Amino acid sequence: MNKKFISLLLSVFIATIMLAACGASGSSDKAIVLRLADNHPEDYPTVIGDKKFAELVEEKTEGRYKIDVYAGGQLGSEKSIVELLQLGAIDLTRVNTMPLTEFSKDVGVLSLPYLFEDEDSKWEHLNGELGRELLDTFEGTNLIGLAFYDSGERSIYNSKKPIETPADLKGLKIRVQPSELAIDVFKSFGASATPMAYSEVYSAIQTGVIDGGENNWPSYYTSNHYEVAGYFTENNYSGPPEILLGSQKLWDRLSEEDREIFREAALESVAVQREAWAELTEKSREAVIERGNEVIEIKDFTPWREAVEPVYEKYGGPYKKWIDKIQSSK
Ligand code: GTR
Repeated sequence: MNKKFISLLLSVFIATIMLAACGASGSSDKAIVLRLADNHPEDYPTVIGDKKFAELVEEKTEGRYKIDVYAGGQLGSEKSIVELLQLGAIDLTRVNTMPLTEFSKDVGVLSLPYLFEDEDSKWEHLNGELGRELLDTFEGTNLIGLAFYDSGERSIYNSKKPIETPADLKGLKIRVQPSELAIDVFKSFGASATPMAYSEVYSAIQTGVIDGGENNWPSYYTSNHYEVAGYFTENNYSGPPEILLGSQKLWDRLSEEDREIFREAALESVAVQREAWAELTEKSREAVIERGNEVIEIKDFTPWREAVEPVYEKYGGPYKKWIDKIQSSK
């Protein structure tokens, strides 16, 4: 048995014990209780979305299904959660599309830098045919794509100095999400890209193991990274959305009608999530500025866009089908 497999088995074992301890299964009524994992805190917009989804499923199935939401990364880091989902040890999760690039080859296209013209055009695509087709690309991976949630745009922050252009990033160690694409993007910016789990970033910046990270406003704020990395360069370099996923094992148990209910509930929860998202984005930005952090607004995006050309040289081929669809509608 290789090490990865043993550690995965161990995670399944630990998750099972934890879930039993939490009393998730075996509730006294006849409802089938499912578990949904999210690595954000209770009142974070994705968790608000998860809970709306749970409420709608319960309502539409007249209480036959109940979904317990485990927020705050209680069940593990994002990548291990996806592996547990594939094994059917967890039923549902909300994760970001960036770490999923290794699980569904196609969905990675959404993590390419400067892919969409703006947020409106991104959402037109996500709510349209492209979004539907991408959700279907999980087929064969033991994962079921249910809906996209808003995650805005990601920018770069650090503890050392104001960054205006990619050249300023030279020599800085920037944490990225665990994904080859994320590493390639930051290499192209000229930084030293350091993949790491989200929960480890705060102390890694604090102790100087890394110089900074990259994220959207709500994550920068709620993770408290703003306390240890005061310079935020708003270069909005990419906008991988969040995604609500189910396990194949759950799907196999559901009737055709119930699958429809789960899909519908997921799509209906998006509006609530997006409203909470817009609110927290504004609030986070204001709070961080009020605290005295320095926000570097980028006027000329040319050097940033030019820097990522090697990323398009490498990934442009594999993602051509999707990029063409997006560009043909510009
Ligand atoms: C957040 C995202 C999380 C996680 C995190 C990270 O924006 O919502 O799911 O991917 O970023 O940087 O690891």
